[in-house]
Amino acid sequence: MPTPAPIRPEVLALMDLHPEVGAALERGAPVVALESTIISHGMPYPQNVEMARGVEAVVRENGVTPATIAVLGGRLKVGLTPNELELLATDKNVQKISTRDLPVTVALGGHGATTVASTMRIASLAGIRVFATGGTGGVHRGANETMDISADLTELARTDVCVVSAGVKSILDIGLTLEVLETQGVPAITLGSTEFPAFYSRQSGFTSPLTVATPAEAARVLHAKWTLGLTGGVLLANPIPVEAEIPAAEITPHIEQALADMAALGLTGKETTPYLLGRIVEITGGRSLTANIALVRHNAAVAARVAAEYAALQG
Ligand code: PSU
Ligand code: MN
Repeated sequence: MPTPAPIRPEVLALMDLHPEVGAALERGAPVVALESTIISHGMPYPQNVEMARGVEAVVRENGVTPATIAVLGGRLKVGLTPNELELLATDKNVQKISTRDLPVTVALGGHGATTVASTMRIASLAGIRVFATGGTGGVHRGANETMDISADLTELARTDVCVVSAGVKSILDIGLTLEVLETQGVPAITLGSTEFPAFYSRQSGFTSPLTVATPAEAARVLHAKWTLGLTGGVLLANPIPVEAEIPAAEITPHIEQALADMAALGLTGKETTPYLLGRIVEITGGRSLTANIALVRHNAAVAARVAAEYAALQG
């Protein structure tokens, strides 16, 4: 049976592995990675820190160890203390860092909230194979001119981690995002639905390229993929719970409004996703934030079940 590769000593020297996470990894027990951009740049305070604590609790309730990931003072943090979570939620010096930023933040000793891309990379370095987030980045609308395609897609193509998300927000071009994932050989699999979900909404209008019925099936897919030497990630899309969703017809005009406001401000690059999320919270009077928190918690529960099933397959 394959066992997770031990962490290379030169990587371990740059990493603070939380003792609880280290112990779980050592005995082959399941661990779920969690990102930190969603805390620092994805939600307002204090809902962000409450969400972060709550999501860790959901993972624990499922018998799995959570590992929230960030870079603090240049150290790769795998598993955070309550004070570190609070710092990420409040400190304005915390940068949003994706893969390209990671070596700079490490080398210069900065604070970084990790995106899906950089969290995947750090999780992989630590030997963690399953990761829960809210939504992944993708191909932005208008990317044919701006070239704004999230590094999350690049990382999904090359790093062996399963990302559980609520699909792709319609602030992005969902169709083009699915095309890029196909090109890169990344399975985009929806749990329990033949339609690919659109974050706040269960429906996107796009048929899911692939479907599984249960977390156990998802775990078998991971096992098969990596056993076959098919390196890279898996995007497991988990539709928002029915009672929390904002139907597409209702959220679409709000998203259009936020995109128009962003265009008027001339924002580009890494600022766009945080701006759009914040603006949609304002426009919806907080309803999108409630939906966002509900879907992250749901993803954490599913990720914990996938991680547990995957650990069982590893024997
Ligand atoms: N989607 C959300 N909330 C978030 C993000 C995405 O609903 O906070 C964050 C994630 O960390 C994701 C990042 O990796 O935004 C993507 O940013 P960009 O589009 O700049 O690659
Ligand atoms: Mn971008």
